[in-house]
Amino acid sequence: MSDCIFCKIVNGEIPSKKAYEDDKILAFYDLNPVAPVHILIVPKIHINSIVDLDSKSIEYVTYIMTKIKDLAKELGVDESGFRLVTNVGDDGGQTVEHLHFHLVGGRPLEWPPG
Ligand code: D5M
Repeated sequence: MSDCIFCKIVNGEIPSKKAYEDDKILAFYDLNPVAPVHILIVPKIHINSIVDLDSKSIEYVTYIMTKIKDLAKELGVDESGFRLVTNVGDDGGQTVEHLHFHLVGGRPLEWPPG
């Protein structure tokens, strides 16, 4: 989508600090980290949010899940633990309408979230 900031990050129009990239997904550091480790993992195709998946695009989510363990290890939080979050809609706190997973860690995280 032409006005989507994460599409612009994916195609290089907006710079990002990359944590991982391949032909299907991009992981980059969040601009406003809420913890010592905070990256965003996005599919390279535009999907608004987790509720907009179909039987084809869900393959991107499955694929992202297969990468989480290695990403967590790379970021040094595989043993301490971390949280994987996707926000949906206004009450969910979604501010960017391009499906993304926050991988957050590096400190003890509270539950429930605010
Ligand atoms: O999360 C959207 C997240 O996206 C939020 O934590 C800030 C982050 N963000 C916004 N713009 C950028 C850029 N340009 N680089 C890196 N990170 C960015 P949400 O779940 O939608 O609230």
